[in-house]
Amino acid sequence: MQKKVIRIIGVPIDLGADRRGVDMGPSAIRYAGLNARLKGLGWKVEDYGNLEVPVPETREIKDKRLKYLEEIVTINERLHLIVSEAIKEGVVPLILGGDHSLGIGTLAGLALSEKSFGLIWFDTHGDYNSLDTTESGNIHGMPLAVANGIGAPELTSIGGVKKKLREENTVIIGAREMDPQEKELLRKSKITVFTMRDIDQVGMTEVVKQGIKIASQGTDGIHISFDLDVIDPEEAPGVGTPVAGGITYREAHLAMELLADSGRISSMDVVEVNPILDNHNKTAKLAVGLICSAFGEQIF
Ligand code: EXY
Ligand code: MN
Ligand code: MN
Ligand code: MN
Repeated sequence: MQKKVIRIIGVPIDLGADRRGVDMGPSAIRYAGLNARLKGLGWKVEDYGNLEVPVPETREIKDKRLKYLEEIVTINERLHLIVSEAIKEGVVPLILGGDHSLGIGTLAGLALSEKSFGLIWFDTHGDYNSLDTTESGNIHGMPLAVANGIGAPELTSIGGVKKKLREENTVIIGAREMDPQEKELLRKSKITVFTMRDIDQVGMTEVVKQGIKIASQGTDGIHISFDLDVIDPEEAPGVGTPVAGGITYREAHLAMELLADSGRISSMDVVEVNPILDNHNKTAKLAVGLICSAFGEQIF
């Protein structure tokens, strides 16, 4: 992988998860030594610091289907400009969450730049709820649908383009929990879903190889969106929506190593690290290891 500049952007948001703690994810990941490890790999690291997340006047919810909508729109409007600027400047944006609602701004920013991108979404969940299908009203369960132009117009209009992703170049890996109506909605799309059963049956190598092929077809690069809850909670306990039966520590590293070998990674976000649910920063340390594997760290 040609070593250039990685721009770290922290987005300390917990409003999409409606759960305190995940706002401290960016600090926990930095504290686990991210910047030094990346520099050690030969990358020039620019740390943008953290975006300022608007504080809601009250935690009293106006629309139960879209909790903290205004604040989440504000932060993703800001984030999308920073991401598109990074891509235009030819640096690699690495966004640290914070909950997965930040995916809305990231994907809007990528769509705003002239480049086309494939998307590999590592997640337990589909994150494909709309305001009509959501059961929780938590916007971190919606970013992929929003990026596909489905959901509240306040969210789908961020960045000026309604449809931010190319379904035929979009892959979910590690799914094992989706809401019934969310599943129906996702089935109607051309997004490829590799569930935990697929990984059990054909193995992570085959799934990632197919994922890279799908995300590479006709695109300039691949965005990796890595939700730490895709990993088994035994190995990554510091997440807000844990579900048993996830990928292993090694499967996660293998996936990142295969992606690094492809030379196609153009940007990455790492989300849902919640240090108050963690033990001894274990999940943040794992996140740092995975980021380094994605950006060229070799075992031998
Ligand atoms: N599907 C559930 C919901 O919409 O609330 C759970 C979503 C969890 C989303 C996290 C970010 O992956
Ligand atoms: Mn997610
Ligand atoms: Mn998830
Ligand atoms: Mn989650």
